[in-house]
Amino acid sequence: MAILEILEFPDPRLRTQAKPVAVVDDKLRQLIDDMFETMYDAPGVGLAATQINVHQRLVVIDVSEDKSQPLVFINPEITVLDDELNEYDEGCLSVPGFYETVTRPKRIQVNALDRNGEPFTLEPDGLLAVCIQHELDHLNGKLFVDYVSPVKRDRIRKKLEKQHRSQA
Ligand code: QAP
Ligand code: CO
Repeated sequence: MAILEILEFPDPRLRTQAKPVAVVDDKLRQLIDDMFETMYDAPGVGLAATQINVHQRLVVIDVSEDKSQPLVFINPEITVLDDELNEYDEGCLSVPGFYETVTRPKRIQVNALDRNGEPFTLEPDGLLAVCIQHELDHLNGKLFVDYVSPVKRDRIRKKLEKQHRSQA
C-alpha cells in the first residue's frame, strides 16, 4: 500500500483525457488499493486516477462516515434520467481549501465495471450522485472550478499558485 501524490489545480496534467481501462488485473487492483489509502488519508470522499497522474478511466468513492462503503468504478458511463437539477457545495482534493456551489443533474444511472471486472449498474442519489459526476469530470479533464465564474476561478488559481510557490 502507498499514499500517492495528488495533483493540484492549475496543474495542466489535470486536463488530460483518460483512456479506458483495457484489463482488470492484479496490478490495477494494487492501484485501486493505493487510491483508497490516498483518499482516506487526505481525507476525501472521492478520487479519480487523473488526480494521481494515472490517465485511465478509474474512480474510487466512499461517501460513508466510517469507510464502510468503498466503491470502485472502472470505465464508468453516466445516463441522466430526468431534467431535475441539484445544487451542492463541492470541494476537491486537487483544489484544497476551496468550495463552490455546482449545479448538476439530480438523478443519474451509472454503468461501470467493479474491481473484478464485472459490470454493475447503480442509481445513486444525494452526495453519491454528485460525487460520481464530479469524479467522471476528472476523467475528462474537467474540474468543479470550471463551473464557477472566470473571476472566482482565477482567484482560486492565484491563491493556489502562491501556496505552491511558497511550498517549493
Ligand atoms: C469530490 O472531494 C466531491 O478542500 C470529492 O482541504 C466533494 O473528497 C464531490 C477535501 C464534494 C461532491 C461533493 C477537500 C479535503 C476533499 C478540501 C473530496 C480539503 C481537504 C474533497
Ligand atoms: Co475532485
